[in-house]
Amino acid sequence: MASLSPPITHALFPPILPTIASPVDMRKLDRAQLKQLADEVRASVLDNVSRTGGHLSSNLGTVELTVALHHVFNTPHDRLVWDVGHQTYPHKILTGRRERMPTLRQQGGISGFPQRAESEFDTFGTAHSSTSISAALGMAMAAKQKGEDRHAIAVIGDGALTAGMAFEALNNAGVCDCKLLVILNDNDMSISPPVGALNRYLAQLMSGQFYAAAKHVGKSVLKNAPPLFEFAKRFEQHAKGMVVPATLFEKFGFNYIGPIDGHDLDSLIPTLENIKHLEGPQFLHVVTKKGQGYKLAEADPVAYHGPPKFDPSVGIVQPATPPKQTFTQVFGQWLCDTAAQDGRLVGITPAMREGSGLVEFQQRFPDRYYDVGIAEQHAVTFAAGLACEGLKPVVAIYSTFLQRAYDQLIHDVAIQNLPVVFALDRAGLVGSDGATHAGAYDIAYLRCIPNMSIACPADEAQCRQLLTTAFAQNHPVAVRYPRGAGAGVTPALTLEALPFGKGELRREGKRIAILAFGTLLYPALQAAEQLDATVVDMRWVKPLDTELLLRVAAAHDALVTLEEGAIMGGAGSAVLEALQTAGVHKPLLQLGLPDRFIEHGDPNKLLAGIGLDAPGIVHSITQRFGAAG
Ligand SMILES: Cc1ncc(C[n+]2csc(CCOP(=O)(O)OP(=O)(O)O)c2C)c(N)n1
Repeated sequence: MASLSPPITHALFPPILPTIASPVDMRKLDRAQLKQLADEVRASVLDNVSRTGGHLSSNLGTVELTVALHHVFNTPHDRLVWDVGHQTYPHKILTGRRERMPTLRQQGGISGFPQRAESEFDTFGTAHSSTSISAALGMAMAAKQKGEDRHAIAVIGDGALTAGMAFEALNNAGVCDCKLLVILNDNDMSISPPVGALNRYLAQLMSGQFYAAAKHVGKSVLKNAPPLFEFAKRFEQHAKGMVVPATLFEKFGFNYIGPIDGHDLDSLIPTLENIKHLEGPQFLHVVTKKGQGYKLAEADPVAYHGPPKFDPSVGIVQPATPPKQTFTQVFGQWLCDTAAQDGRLVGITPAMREGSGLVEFQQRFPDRYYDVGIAEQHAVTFAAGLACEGLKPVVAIYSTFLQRAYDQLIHDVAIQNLPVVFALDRAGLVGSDGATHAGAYDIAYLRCIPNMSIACPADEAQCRQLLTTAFAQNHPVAVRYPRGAGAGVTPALTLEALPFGKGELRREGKRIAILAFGTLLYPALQAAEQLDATVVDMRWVKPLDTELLLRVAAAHDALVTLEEGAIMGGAGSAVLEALQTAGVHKPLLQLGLPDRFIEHGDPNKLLAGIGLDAPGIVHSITQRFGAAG
């Protein structure tokens, strides 16, 4: 039986967690009570995540750090910014949301990430990584400008620190005189094992004698607890002179302290208390273990990064009957099969090996696999460079994360018309991760870029075919597909392309024609049965099959476009533009994602809530054009 390790040893004492309504209540606690509280928070995280699903390993790793930060700093007056924010469950539990944890990531419940609207303790909304140092620096400089005495603290992981934006912020912060503390939560993991030279550097900082010396020095200094000024001086000397000669972070202008054990409150609390009194930008390096305290997560932090519901005494169990194949799996299989046939193919992921389905590709084609770290901008320009030299890069990236690399897409790929395939996973609503992760905008933001093409497969079989079509082109093409499984149409084993830029008539009806882009084809076909409508599987947003469109427009009274993407600027807008250009004036109803952010929840319920299931489609069409007949 898997259990929390070490086991909670405070069973004889009354629980403390229920008495913590806000961090104010934690500031009165002594060290022993704080340790007990940390154990209770850890148990609460495990219990809650096992019931709701969500991020686990990262949250188990930040329990002590969270306790120490809220104990030492005067939050929310002092601003605490968590990078990514997937590790904020302990923070939520301690800042008045303990009782709402069972609603985590569910519709109407609390978010899995910090949200300003949710709590005054959530000082900055996050979910995309590597924003924390910029945001905290902004807050620290605002405090300075307004004459307010407060600290701003950014907590950033070693994975998130690989992004360019984090370094842009460090570069700026190091020359700013303000109360900024950057805490590097170094657990030697991103979602998967970390990559790159920074990771190697951090490993050196922590390795062998450095880390041992740091722990030893930290302990001996802290034991005697000298007066603050004296402590600060001695600590600085130790940190700078003895432990680590000159760190990268000092070169950036920070005072570097660490590495210290991020699970040891006896190190964390006195260190933070003393840092509070140091001048200028501070950088604290804490070392934690992903999954700390739950043996199964410690052993396999990748599997427990974002598990579904599970029994903590058993762990994650694979379902007896294999679940339906996901689009991600279809992509992963296509990538391997195509790579086997074409030696020019290279696969690129910005730190999303598992999520994007590249695990097998890495195993089979390690020399053609590139995990570039959380660096979407670099991923895209790197692909452009590879394409310049005749290789055929496939960038596997979530729709929401490609937003990060928009200029690179235009400037480096599209203007030079380079043959890069973008495999856009998580297109459309994503469910429990919410608005920050929704792939709502890719059609709109890609469509306006010259040289770019966009395909929207309706099912798994078509996904494989359209990826093959995209790969055969000599210009950039994005293939967008949603999270999870689709209609369940098994892909062929062969690698067959579909005609480029061509749609297909799927059902002939009367009066109204539904033009479906992507997986909403299937609810459209159901709706069409009731409405006796025509249904067209458009497949391509760009180039649009205008020949088919104009033929269908001529034969019907009204048109309906359907897409799981933002209506504004989306595929429906493309249809409208094409009709206008051709001088065809037909009533057109555009169905898709509305002009508001859709929060977390069950994806099917969310889609139904905005009328994008079969009954909703019928309802919208009859509202606008009247009943069938
Ligand atoms: C811009 C962006 N790209 C990718 C992700 C997906 N993502 C979420 S957490 C994570 C790993 C973060 O690693 P680290 O900062 O070390 O935190 P840890 O999970 O190890 O605590 C990644 C890649 C993201 N949230 N934002």
